[in-house]
Amino acid sequence: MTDAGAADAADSDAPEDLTDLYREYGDDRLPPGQRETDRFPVLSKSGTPAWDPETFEFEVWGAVENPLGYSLSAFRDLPAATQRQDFHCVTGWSKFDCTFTGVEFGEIVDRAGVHDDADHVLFHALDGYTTNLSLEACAREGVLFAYGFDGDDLPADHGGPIRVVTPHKYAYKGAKWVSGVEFLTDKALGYWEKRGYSDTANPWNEERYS
Ligand SMILES: Nc1nc2c(c(=O)[nH]1)N[C@H]1C(S)=C(S)[C@@H](COP(=O)(O)O)O[C@H]1N2
Ligand SMILES: [Mo]
Repeated sequence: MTDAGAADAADSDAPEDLTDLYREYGDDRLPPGQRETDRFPVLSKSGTPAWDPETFEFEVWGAVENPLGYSLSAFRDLPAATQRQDFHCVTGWSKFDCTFTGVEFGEIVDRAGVHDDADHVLFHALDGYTTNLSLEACAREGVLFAYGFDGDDLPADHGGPIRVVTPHKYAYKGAKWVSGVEFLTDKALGYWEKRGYSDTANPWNEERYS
């Protein structure tokens, strides 16, 4: 699932440009009902959690052959990609041209040996947040476990040490402070999905609420 283009982009430090993925859904880069902002607002259900870089572990479990655990430094040693992406919050703001560096979702799938009957994931985060995605949605280019933003470490307010980014979905599908990913054979709903936000969350179809 990791394509050679992404590896090349990471090696050369030239971000791969994914800002045209909207073309799949229409002519407008800005999804309907959104306004563009140059700022990067912080949106968290309950503030920024504390974490210890010495003991932090990113875990992979559930319907997998090989459950995994990575320290922060081991995670940063995995093959990485740097991508330019747009970011769309369901509350109505979009930020264009975010440069994220991180591990592609497919890289984790390959290492974990995900079972054939797994078709969903639930992301878990240090603040108790969860969000779910289909494996099909996760397999798309652009879904990263990101630890870098604009050439620096991802700021803590934006989900450092590691967050998920999902440029083809509203940003609540991207768990900040992600501590692990659970592979599931039956779908489980995440924090906002249980509270009435759309499970499919396509910004160009304005899938905001369920
Ligand atoms: N762990 C965690 N992840 C989260 C959230 C949260 O409250 N906790 N909020 C989500 C929402 S609604 C959005 S819009 C984005 C906001 O990311 P930002 O604060 O970097 O802009 O994070 C998403 N991921
Ligand atoms: Mo959001």
